[in-house]
Amino acid sequence: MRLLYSALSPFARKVRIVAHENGLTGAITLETASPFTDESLRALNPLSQVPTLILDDGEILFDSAVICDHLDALGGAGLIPASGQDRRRALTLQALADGMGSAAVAVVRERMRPADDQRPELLERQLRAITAGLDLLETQAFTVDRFTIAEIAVAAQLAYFDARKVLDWRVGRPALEAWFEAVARRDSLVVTSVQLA
Ligand SMILES: N[C@@H](CCC(=O)N[C@@H](CS)C(=O)NCC(=O)O)C(=O)O
Repeated sequence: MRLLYSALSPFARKVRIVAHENGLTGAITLETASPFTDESLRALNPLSQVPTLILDDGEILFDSAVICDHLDALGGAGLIPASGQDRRRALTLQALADGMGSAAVAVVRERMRPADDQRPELLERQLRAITAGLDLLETQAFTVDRFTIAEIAVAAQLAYFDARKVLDWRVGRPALEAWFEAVARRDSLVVTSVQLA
């Protein structure tokens, strides 16, 4: 399998963590792609987004939730609960984290524009989505003993907020901060982490 990714993408990080947890890293070749500048990605994924996974028979999978679902079924780690409330919780929290990630990517790109061209209303709306999401996550009582696609998605996004200095999410969220410091020591998070110079 070939995974088109970018090192800082929180969505690609989620996929790489799932691959590691499922013992599949040896079966996946990582190839960097630049979704905003490389139009060849669009021939594979009309959205021109990473991550995009190309299976050995040429089938193409996106987005990150679909790729994670496939890898977890292949490897059998059971990161996506099979049914019931556990499944609904995991998928809903994954959707929340992914939505916060999309908002964060929008904030980062907006801040790259010249200061005079930045749209305060866009930044405010995206940051409100992120802070409201963080407030909900603070109430979730995450523990290191429970590790599903929800925790993976949340951890990947929190790390992205730090890497891109999106906002200081720790202020007023001691439970989330303590959980993140602990879960960040897990092997799959350590080997997939990227440090900005
Ligand atoms: N919903 C998608 C979001 C992926 C995404 O937004 N990736 C970013 C990089 S972090 C990207 O490729 N952006 C390019 C674009 O949207 O044009 C997923 O979960 O995979």
